[in-house]
Amino acid sequence: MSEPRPASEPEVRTHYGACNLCEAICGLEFKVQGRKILSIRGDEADPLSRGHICPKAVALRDLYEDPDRLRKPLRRTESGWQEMDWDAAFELVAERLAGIIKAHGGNAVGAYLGNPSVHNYGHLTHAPALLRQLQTRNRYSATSVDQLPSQLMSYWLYGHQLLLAIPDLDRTQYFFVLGANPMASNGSLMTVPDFRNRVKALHARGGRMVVIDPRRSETAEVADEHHFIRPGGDAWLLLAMLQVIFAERLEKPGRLAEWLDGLDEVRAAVAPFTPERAAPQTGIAAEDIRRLAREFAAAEAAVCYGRMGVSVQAFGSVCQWAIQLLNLVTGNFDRAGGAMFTSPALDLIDSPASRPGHFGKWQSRVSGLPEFGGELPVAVLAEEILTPGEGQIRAMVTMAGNPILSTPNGAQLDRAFAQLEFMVSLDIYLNETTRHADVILPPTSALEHDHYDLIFHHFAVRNSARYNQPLFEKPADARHDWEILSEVGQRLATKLGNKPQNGPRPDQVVDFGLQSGPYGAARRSPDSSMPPLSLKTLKEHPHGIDLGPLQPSLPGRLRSEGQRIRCAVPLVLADIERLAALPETAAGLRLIGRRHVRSNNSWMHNSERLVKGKPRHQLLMHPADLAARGLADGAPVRVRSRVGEITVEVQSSVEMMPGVVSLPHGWGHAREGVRLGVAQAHAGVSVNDLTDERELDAVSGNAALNGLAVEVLAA
Ligand SMILES: Nc1nc2c(c(=O)[nH]1)N[C@H]1C(S)=C(S)[C@@H](COP(=O)(O)OP(=O)(O)OC[C@H]3O[C@@H](n4cnc5c(=O)[nH]c(N)nc54)[C@H](O)[C@@H]3O)O[C@H]1N2
Ligand SMILES: Nc1nc2c(c(=O)[nH]1)N[C@H]1C(S)=C(S)[C@@H](COP(=O)(O)OP(=O)(O)OC[C@H]3O[C@@H](n4cnc5c(=O)[nH]c(N)nc54)[C@H](O)[C@@H]3O)O[C@H]1N2
Ligand code: SF4
Ligand SMILES: [Mo]
Repeated sequence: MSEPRPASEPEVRTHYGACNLCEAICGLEFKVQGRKILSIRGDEADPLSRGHICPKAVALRDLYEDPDRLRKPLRRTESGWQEMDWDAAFELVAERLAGIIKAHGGNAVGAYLGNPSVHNYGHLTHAPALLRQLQTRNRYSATSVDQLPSQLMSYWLYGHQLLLAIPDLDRTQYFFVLGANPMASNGSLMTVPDFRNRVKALHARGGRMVVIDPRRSETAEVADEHHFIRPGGDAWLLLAMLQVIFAERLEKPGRLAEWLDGLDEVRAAVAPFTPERAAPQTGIAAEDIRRLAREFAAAEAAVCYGRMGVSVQAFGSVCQWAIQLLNLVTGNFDRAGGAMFTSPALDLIDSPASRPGHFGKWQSRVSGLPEFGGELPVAVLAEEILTPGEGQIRAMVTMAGNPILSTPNGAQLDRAFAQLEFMVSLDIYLNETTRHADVILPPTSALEHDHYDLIFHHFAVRNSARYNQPLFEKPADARHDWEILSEVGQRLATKLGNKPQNGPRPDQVVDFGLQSGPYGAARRSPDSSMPPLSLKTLKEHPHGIDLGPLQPSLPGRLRSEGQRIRCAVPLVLADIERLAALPETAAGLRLIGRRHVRSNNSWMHNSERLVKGKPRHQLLMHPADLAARGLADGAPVRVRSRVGEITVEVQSSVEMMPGVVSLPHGWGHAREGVRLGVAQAHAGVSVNDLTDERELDAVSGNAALNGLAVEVLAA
């Protein structure tokens, strides 16, 4: 028998939740006593994550308890930041935004949505109404420093920006990975908790994994084969693989042929990209390129997958297109072990609110870059603030974003934000970006609101659904993200003379979506052994419900016109022609990014637990490159690009391809006015003070953060 508890001590309770920090959406088991968190573990009964977690899950506790996390609205005053009450904060924000919109039009207000806004379902349900009130073409998000080319290709090829083809990792026999490091990132546009064990299973069934990366990453470490590639050389590699497949008649689309158009144009477009021509551009031998193409085409079930390394680079759209084409022409699409569409319980593709996307309906004012899905590339945000004229941005709304540390030429954006007439930030911290705000509106922490993952079930390697109640009640005077968005939107509407809209709560939206979704009462097949899904069913199953492996879904799932897959995308083919004519890239050092499992973009460095130990923000460089410059391992060095210079410690690393250096993003907390005690003590420098807002993927306008030409000099 256990010791009797003192009467004052609350009972220990177990609570199930899901981690919303990254795309892996791991199930969690919390033990708490009152408001005290005793432990955070993986939920063994979660059908997708099966007990897996990473060190960041435990840091959810640090975020919750962090004294620097804002709990009351803050207002900038002459004498510094002052707390204010919610009503006054909402009134001030609505008044200032309305004033600017009335005087200068909607485009005078810019909006930036950061990464956590897609991990927080109340954001997804309630941001659109506020954005509608803003009536601005100056909408930006982290998409254009990330997955924009993938979404654009899905829109062009399959007819919907969320219709991404996901590697069927649990059944593939040949996993061909370019520019992704799921061992550190836990997967992206591939929700794959427990990547390590899934790769072990791949090996156990005789499968292979090949990794293409300028750094021998943690993922390359567990692969069967790794090739260094010159940063930005991937388009050459992928097009050459397609060339080999066509030239050697290895294409076998099989049943896919029925839906594919334009393969003759594709064959002609890739014809100049022979392995011999690709070899010097990639640093990979022609015979290896040829062998990789043959192996891929011959594999029993193969899938090609590429993420950040091939997305945020100069030919990101060509890369993401070529990845789709490799899967399509070899028949490794819409079949077990290949690239497949998912069937999420709440399906944003097949819903009344579905937004398939649109491209180029308008252009940015200064540089003429195209919108996609209503957003402009964030690389032009600073110039839209700094360039005077009709439509100039005078005020900003940032929501769950830290673009000063996350977007190219952050120092320029820093200067731009400093000259705004008004800025409001929906954020939990006073950080590099929000320090420019006039008002900061802080939402509840992740442990104080419920969670259903609206986005990442769409990208998961297995279908499942999970809803969890909040671990803790929110404090009396706290507001959820969705409540803040809703309140600001309604007050703004009133001030602009529009009708205020008050939509259903996020959980009501989810309940409706589940009931009308593929496993809901309305559409579930009568012989199903599963209960029809609704919020109630999911509440009764706090570990989540398994909905089985991915299923073939062509042609019904396609949202393209006539349900055809038009492979010959004109803008992509034009960029391929441009690539073929480009001179070989100049010699000199190239800079790439990296991620570490104990870090999460720019905002988790205030957890002592995560940042302690040896620093993880050094510049990695091959020993031969150090020697050639007379630099010593561990010494401070200056790194210089067209836009800036930073000083950082260099670390000798044989993981790096010679000629390539690597620096993670999200650091650089020494900027004045930041209130992040722990992070400031582990500040690092921001790689985005080097990245160049003019270096873009020409097709999409996505930032080309990888492959930047830099010089490294002794400090
Ligand atoms: N050089 C280089 N730059 C990169 C990348 C790279 O690889 N290299 N990666 C890019 C990628 S993939 C991404 S996604 C972007 C990320 O870019 P951003 O989204 O701009 O930056 P984050 O670091 O995710 O900042 C998130 C912000 O949201 C706040 N926040 C956290 N949780 C919540 C919440 O629940 N509600 C609200 N309202 N706020 C919250 C945090 O305090 C922080 O201010 O960075 C990009 N930048
Ligand atoms: N621990 C942790 N997890 C995260 C995040 C985090 O910050 N920390 N961020 C989350 C977010 S927002 C995202 S978008 C995902 C990203 O998920 P991933 O894309 O899997 O993560 P990265 O580490 O950016 O992997 C990019 C890889 O591309 C390589 N690379 C760079 N340039 C090139 C190139 O030109 N060609 C090729 N072939 N490779 C290149 C880099 O060396 C690196 O290994 O991770 C998510 N998960
Ligand atoms: S991998 Fe880590 S950060 Fe990502 S969801 Fe799982 S526990 Fe959270
Ligand atoms: Mo991202």
